[in-house]
Formats: sequence, C-alpha cells, structure tokens
Amino acid sequence: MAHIIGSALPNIPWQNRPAGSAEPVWRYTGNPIIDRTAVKDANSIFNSAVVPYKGAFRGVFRLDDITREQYLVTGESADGIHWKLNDEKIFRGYDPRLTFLDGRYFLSWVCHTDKGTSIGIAATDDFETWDRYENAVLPVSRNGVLFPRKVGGNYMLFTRPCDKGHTPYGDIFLSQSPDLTYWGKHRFVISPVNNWEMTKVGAGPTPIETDEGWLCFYHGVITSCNGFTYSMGAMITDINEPWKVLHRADCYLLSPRELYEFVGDVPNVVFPCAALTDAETGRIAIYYGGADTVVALAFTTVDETVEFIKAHDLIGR
Ligand code: BMA
Repeated sequence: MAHIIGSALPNIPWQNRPAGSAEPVWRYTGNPIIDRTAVKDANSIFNSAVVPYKGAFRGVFRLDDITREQYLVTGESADGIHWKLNDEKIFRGYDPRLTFLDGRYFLSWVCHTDKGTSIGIAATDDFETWDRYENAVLPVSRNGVLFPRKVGGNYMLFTRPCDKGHTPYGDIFLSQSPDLTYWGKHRFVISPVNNWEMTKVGAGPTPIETDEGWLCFYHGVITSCNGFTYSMGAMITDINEPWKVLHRADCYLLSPRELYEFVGDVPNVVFPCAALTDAETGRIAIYYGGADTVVALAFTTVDETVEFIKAHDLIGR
C-alpha cells in the first residue's frame, strides 16, 4: 500500500470509482464543474489551481476574456466543486499552480515578458494581497511548478523551457533555490519517450509526497494530423533527489474521451494543474482544464495510481 505523507482532508471532493470501471483515474459525473460563463466577459475558464483553505477551498483560475487576453482570478468554494469566482484580475498570464509552502500559499504561473513567457511567483496569506517575487527563470519557459517543501535545503521548481509559439518540443527540468529568488543547480528530469507524449511534456499539479517518492502527474502531447492532443501521465521521483525518476507509466492515465475535452477553443485537451489529497484515505482529486474552455475534476487514490504506474513502468526496461 502506498501512502500520502501530508495532512488529512476529510472534505476532499470525492466520488467512488463507477461500477465496472477499470480506469486508473475516473471523472466526476457532474463535469465540467466550471463553465465559460462563470465570470462576466469570460471567453473561457480552464487550467486552474485549487488548495484547501480554512476548512473550505480557494483557487486561482485561468480566465481568458472576450478580448482573448489571459488573466488569473481567485475563487472560493465550500466543497471544492461549486465555485464563486471573483471578477478582479490579479495577474496577467496563464496556467496557475498553487502550493502551500512554509505556511503561505505560493502561486506560480506563466507570466508574460517582452522576451517571451517566464515563471511568475507570488505568495499570499488571504488570496487578497500578493507578494510578488522575481520571475524564476529566463524566458522562454512554461509549466513552473513548486514542490510543497524544501528538499536537501533548497526549494524545488519544475520548469519546461520552450519557444514563443505553440512549442513543438519540451522536456521537464528542475531548478533549485535557497530563497525562492536565486535559482540554479538545474537538473534534467524527463523527455518525451512514450507515443502518447511524443511531442512534449510539462509538469502538472504540485508534486504529492508519498512513501514511494514524489508522485508527479504531468501532461504529454502527441501530434496527429489534426494537431495536438494533451493527455495526463504520471511518474514517481526520488524523495531526496526529485530529478531522479524511479517509476514512470508508459501510457496516459487520462486522455480526452468526453465532449467537454474534445470540443472547445482547443479540441482534445486535458490539462491538469492541481491535485487535492487526503493522507487519511489516500484519495486524490485532480483539477484539469477541458479543451481550453472549462474546468473539470477527476479522482483516483494514491494506492491505485502507484500500482498502475508500476504495472506499466518503463523504467528498468
Ligand atoms: C499550452 C498552454 C496551455 C493550453 C495548451 C493547449 O501551450 O497554452 O494553457 O491548455 O497549450 O492549448
């Protein structure tokens, strides 16, 4: 049995695996949980981040408005499923991740600079005022994901160097920092090697600490004759040297199958940015964007995911 190392979250959003399903990850039957009309003048609300907050939940949501500018807005929820989003735009950019780290809530996201995208970092205690840090990396990069604690005395950040367009390549790297400002000791983590992710890979939700290592969901992209298809994969990395991959599934765990993943502004996209965990039961609730248009929710358990990764492990072959 694999175990999550972390806090209990008795009110984690949850549905049991549907009868007859053998999937490693199963979708919430009420998907999508947030549609494109949840904020005035929204074009779409999708790849978004969620954390537990004072017995309820807070989130930072990607909002593309009807001018097609990309912004982040906050939101609140009692149950993690029904959300009230705020109109106020807190930052320009996209694909937010939230990490509870050193007693504060850290946001990392794809921010714009004159020379291409970088990884913005900001911290908050109340989701109202934010302390902005220096951008973590030189442009151009996306998919900046902080770990929930220091490892070996340093903060850890996954990154994904790329180009200014719809990047046709991409490896996951990891950078380290003593203070969340100066980043170095860069390490390579993974390249695309599996068919379903052959074009590029990028980190997903905040890594989950387990007694087997860091459980990391990530996205991978295959190019078909109709363009990109985004799926979710998973790997387990070493607890003390998180750039070392111990296990990695050769197949996806979630891939577009439902209409809200097939149809939208960018068809055929599932893009995970957040995961809630309950250390007591091992339950995991994954938030992902559907077709660059809506927010959806899926479930698994740490035990089932670790078992699935090991049963489809490409490491050691
Ligand atoms: C990536 C990012 C994501 C988006 C995905 C599919 O490059 O822009 O926000 O979900 O493409 O369009």
